[in-house]
Amino acid sequence: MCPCAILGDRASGKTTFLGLLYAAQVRYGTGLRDDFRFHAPSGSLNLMSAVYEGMKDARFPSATLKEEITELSFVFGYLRKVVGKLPVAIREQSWVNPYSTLKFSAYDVSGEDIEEFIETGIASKPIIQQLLKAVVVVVMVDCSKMTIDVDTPTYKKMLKYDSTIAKLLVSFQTYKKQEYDRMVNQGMGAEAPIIYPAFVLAKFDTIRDEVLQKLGLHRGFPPVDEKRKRKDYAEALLRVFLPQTLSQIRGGKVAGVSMDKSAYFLSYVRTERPEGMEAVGAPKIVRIGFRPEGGGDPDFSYDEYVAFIEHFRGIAHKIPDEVREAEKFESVPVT
Ligand SMILES: Nc1nc2c(ncn2[C@@H]2O[C@H](COP(=O)(O)OP(=O)(O)OP(=O)(O)O)[C@@H](O)[C@H]2O)c(=O)[nH]1
Ligand SMILES: [Mg+2]
Repeated sequence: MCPCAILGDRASGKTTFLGLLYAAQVRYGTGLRDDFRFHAPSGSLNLMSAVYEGMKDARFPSATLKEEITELSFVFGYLRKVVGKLPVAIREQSWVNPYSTLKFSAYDVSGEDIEEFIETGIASKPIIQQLLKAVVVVVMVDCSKMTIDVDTPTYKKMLKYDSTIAKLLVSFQTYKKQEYDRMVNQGMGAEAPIIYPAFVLAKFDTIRDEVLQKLGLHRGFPPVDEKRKRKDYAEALLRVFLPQTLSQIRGGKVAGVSMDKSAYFLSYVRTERPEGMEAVGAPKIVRIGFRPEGGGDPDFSYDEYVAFIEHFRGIAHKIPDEVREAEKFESVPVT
């Protein structure tokens, strides 16, 4: 299973994202298709589905406790093309591994473990060692924190987040390089490592008009099939709010480890905004097909979630077996 990381700041929308991903996956993965599978340990699965159930009642999740987040993970599995062509009887034999899998774990980068790592550079905690193995890196960007008032604490927080993410990206590259050298020295064949970055523009519904105006952007983010335009749009935002991160992902190779082309996705849930009033308390979620007896589904960016799922299909198949082998290898105690 290839390790992947979802990185987000405190209150950046991580849990909401996971709840919506759960719902999107249920909607998308059901029916006749067997080319996509979703698995999660029961703790994560219960949390993700409970978050979505809450959203059907118009509620956002409550803040996540430290212990909860370190355990949040799920797996995407994509049917290998070759296997899809085999007769079912053979496909179901235990020696066939029909799915290429990616294992995602969520991390709060403002938590003390990552802060300590950023300050000291020492990866002593198991959670940091797990994080550094990530080959796919998903960065959550909180659009509600995008402001043109550069003197505000909100803006400073955004810059601090940027610097943390940029440092983490360098750490990922350095770690990959060391692993690669180790495998080569041990005479194992290894392909030059690649890191696959993706960004989720979270709470996109909250992006301020003045921010868009200043950057010459309009509200409509290009649709999922217009990758080039999506990149231009998203990078216009990153250039201002995550400049160091943007130069990391564009910087090409660090220590011989390259960055793949980055992909961008939106996440939003529509909320009710009382006219002319500052919202008091948590916002209320807008639901589609709401009925008092049965609730309704939150109005969210479903197509973007499907695009997110499909984006990783090619990557899951492409990641060399060496990475998976390296994982196995890691778990063998050194004698
Ligand atoms: N308008 C809007 N608000 C959102 C959206 N997603 C999250 N929020 C708001 O942001 C708050 C935090 O979202 P969470 O998903 O709990 O964020 P988190 O990163 O899990 O937060 P912690 O786990 O507490 O660090 C929510 O309570 C909502 O008020 C969104 O798509 N749209
Ligand atoms: Mg949370």
